Amino acid sequence: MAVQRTFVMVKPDGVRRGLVGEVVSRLERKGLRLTRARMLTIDPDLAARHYAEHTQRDFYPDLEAFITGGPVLAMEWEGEESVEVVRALMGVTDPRKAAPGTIRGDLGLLVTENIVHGSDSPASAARELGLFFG
Ligand code: DAT
Ligand code: MG
Repeated sequence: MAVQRTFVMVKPDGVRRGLVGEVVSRLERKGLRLTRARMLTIDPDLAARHYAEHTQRDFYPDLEAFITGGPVLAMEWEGEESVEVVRALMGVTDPRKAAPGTIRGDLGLLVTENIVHGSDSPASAARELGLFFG
């Protein structure tokens, strides 16, 4: 067990739908602490750096258009095992398969608009926090 920091983002669909408060509230009620936050619109260069592992995938053009298509809320959250805890609260990537009770399972329907991003490992968290807050 260790206190970790993780990078969480409410994506453009979540901001557009007015779900910022819902996402923040769920993480706060879990006991995590919001330590940094910033509203921004991601440009194509930052999108490619953030999603470096996906830039060669066939869905990347649609992912880039989506993630740059409106403001996002970029955040740092701190707490015990926060990387894994946030991933569990988010649910799996495809909202149709995400369990009820999770953010994606309760609030999403399309894999292309899945409301929230959370780092998948402590190394990813450090890299992504550096991109958005460095
Ligand atoms: P996650 O966001 O759960 O970490 P990921 O890193 O595999 O998922 O993918 C990043 C984002 O790319 C994901 O949130 C939505 C989009 N995506 C992933 N797989 C996709 C697919 N098969 N078709 C369309 N978009 C996809
Ligand atoms: Mg991922």
